[in-house]
Amino acid sequence: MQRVLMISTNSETVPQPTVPIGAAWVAEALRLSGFEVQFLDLCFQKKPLAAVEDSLRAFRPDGIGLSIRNLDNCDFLSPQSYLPAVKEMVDFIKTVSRARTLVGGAGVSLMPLQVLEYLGLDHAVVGEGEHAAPAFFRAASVADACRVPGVVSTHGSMPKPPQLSNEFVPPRPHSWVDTRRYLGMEPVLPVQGKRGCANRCLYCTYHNVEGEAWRIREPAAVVEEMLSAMRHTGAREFEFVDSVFNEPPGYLELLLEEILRRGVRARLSVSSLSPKGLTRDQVRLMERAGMTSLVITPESAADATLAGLGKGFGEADVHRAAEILSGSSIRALWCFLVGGPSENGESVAKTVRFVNRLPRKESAYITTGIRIYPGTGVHRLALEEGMVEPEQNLLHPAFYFTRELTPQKTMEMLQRGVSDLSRCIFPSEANEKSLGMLRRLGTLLRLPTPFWRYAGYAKRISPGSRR
Ligand code: B12
Ligand code: SF4
Repeated sequence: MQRVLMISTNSETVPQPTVPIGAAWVAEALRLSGFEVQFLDLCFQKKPLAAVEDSLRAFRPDGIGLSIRNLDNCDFLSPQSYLPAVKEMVDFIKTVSRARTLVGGAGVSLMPLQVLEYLGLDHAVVGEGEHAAPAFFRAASVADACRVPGVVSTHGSMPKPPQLSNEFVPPRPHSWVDTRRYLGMEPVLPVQGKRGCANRCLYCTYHNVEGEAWRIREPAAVVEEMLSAMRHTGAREFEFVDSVFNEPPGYLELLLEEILRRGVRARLSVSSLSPKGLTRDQVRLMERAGMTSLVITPESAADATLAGLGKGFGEADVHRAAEILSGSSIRALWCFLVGGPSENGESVAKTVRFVNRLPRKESAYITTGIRIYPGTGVHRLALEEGMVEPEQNLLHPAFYFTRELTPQKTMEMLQRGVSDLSRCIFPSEANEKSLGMLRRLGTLLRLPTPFWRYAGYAKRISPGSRR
């Protein structure tokens, strides 16, 4: 097999378009393994089926890799599935090409068999694709391809566990993706410094995608990737998309010291920081290295709920992290997941009081209800509590919501309790057109990121604004 077409199917642009670094990473691994690879990014394609048809006819691939990042928007209050559009594309591909097809990506890794069944395809990869995809496309027969570690097939063979490596292919997203196009909409490039997570939060799916243990990339390699991106794309801002930025202990220091040592002059942000064990020295180092904003993910400010979610830290850690961050120049977006196990009126009130004490530079992002994924602790609990049936196909989003409250009552408590709603973002508001518009305008005018800092303003100008 010689030619592989990698298609990144994600075209979601809210809360922001995301550079398909995973699909690009796999494309790079295929190229390094000797395949001729073409990359088709559907994010900004107005006519995706026509783009797919053009690529298939011109390139005539022997293999097709389909990258599926999201299954749905995980929004309990206004759910949206992305799979029907992918299904339409798969049906179309089948009419034009007989290439061996492999699906992968974060969304697929969560429910591979259900995704295959829905799409009418045979082979998926669970977890990372850098080793699995080349081995799959290199295999002489379909039977051999099914035996590749990490490949799940509908033919019923027992899948071998994914091969998780500590050797990382150097990613070069800009050589596969039109990164400038993304930077024109959000001037930040994602970077992944490590994979996996050794924590065991009750609802989490990241183990399926990244593995159950920390696997860190050499700080020097991560910094080299950033410098190369700065040279090739003009990027001056990077977001670390690691599962938890400040774990395992010591990595944050190694990475940020390397950034300082190499003199990287960029603004940095983080998509997930844990309050657990955060120190003043770490925050000072983050500031020195160029960190200007971060997303911190306590999920609750109440001990009972934190214990119910299996977070491994308590409300004292959350308050301490808040105190440390409030004394810094870094803007923090605090994420809360309301309605989980052990949530009740009292714990919601504690979270509300916490939000009300945040300094002006900080905001809160509040999600209600927890998306249930197979095999998670929340799934077990939802089965015990009769919220889902054992045979229920969770591809159609189902959500856990504590029996102690109702979503409506909880929303009322939040809306009434939070003193400054302009600094509080709910998922539906993150999807508001006005915020997207402001983000594009902000990029054009080079306003400072992160753009969630303008959410309050976006709320005021949006047609349905409450205050
Ligand atoms: C960081 C992150 C974000 C950041 C992104 C910031 C940025 N600048 O990119 C933000 C907060 C903006 C975000 C938003 C959203 N996210 Co998000 N995000 C993540 C996270 C933590 C990491 C994604 C990432 O970049 N990983 C690094 C890359 C290298 O890994 P990867 O893409 O998974 O690729 C690897 C494998 O999947 C595989 N692979 C990928 N493609 C292919 C293709 C083939 C053929 C093969 C074989 C293998 C393969 O190999 C790759 C390399 O090893 C994941 C969870 C996770 N741990 O994966 C959720 C995750 C992907 N997000 C998710 C969701 C739902 C969303 C939103 C829809 C939420 C919302 N309603 O706002 C939006 C959608 C945004 C968009 N435009 O698509 C879900 C998707 C599952 C689902 N239910 O659909 C995940 C899995 C989290 C979860 N709930 O479990 N996200
Ligand atoms: S710390 Fe984050 S990535 Fe790790 S298990 Fe908990 S929610 Fe998942």
